[in-house]
Amino acid sequence: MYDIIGDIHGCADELVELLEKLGYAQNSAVFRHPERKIIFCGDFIDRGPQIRDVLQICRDMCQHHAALAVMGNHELNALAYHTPDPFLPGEFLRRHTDHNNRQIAQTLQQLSAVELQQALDWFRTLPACLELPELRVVHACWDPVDLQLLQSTAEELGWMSDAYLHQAARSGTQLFQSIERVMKGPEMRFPNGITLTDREGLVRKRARIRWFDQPTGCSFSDYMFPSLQLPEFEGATVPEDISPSPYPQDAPPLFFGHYWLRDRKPAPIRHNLACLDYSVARDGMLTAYRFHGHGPLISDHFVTVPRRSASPV
Ligand SMILES: [Mn+2]
Repeated sequence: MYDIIGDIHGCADELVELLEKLGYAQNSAVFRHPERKIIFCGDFIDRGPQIRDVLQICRDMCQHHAALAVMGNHELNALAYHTPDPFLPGEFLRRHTDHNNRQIAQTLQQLSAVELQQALDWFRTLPACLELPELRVVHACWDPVDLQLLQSTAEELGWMSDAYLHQAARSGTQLFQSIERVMKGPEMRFPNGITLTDREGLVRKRARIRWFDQPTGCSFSDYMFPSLQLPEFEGATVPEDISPSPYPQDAPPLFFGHYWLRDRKPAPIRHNLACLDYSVARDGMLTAYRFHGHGPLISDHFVTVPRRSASPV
């Protein structure tokens, strides 16, 4: 059976502590459990202080069948950041803007050129989602139509080939839209032209949403995920042009990361849905779910390790 772990972002000490807490031990340099396997939800790199160690631990576990993993938006971004734009000589699919440079800075600083290449080679092998008989895993959003498009394009062009990335990085293509939704989640515009500046200095005009629920009866703030009650949003309603992907009540349990939850006591969203990103890279906690294969998801099965050191960024 499986233990599913949320976004790690270069926090290796916390990862080792969590693996040990879950009963995994190093055996010929690889963390293993006699009966269980890890599933990683993506976002291994950027932000934290020990990106090399995180990559080594996670990749080794995957290569020795002690773990499975899906790709996060940070891995996708790293691939696009290093793939030349075929139409603009000297440019890359993910532009080297100040914001994008800052986001990947720790990864570039901490890894040698060879280590970076090895990391990118591994990222290309990570799937967009895992659909096992007993559970599902995706980085941000499970949308069957989007996942189908990612899959059919991969059959045509090769998963994460240069041709695939060229199309995935071109806004306006269906592939771009679908991969954004799967790895970053759908969003909704702020009401009344409001903008907010996030802690990375980026001006935001959109909010992440509870894509797994219909917005029926929700205020704007309620439908944000995580919910953010700001005076600016008071009285605002959910825009009509959103496209959620309501997750069926009778579907297998789904685990995802990505959402920077801030709660101190993790809990499932509902009986078949759990987000495992509790902001370890921002003084939160690295979070796992111990899955036993039956019954509704419950709070008692979350296992956490608090952030140890201050973030370098
Ligand atoms: Mn993410």
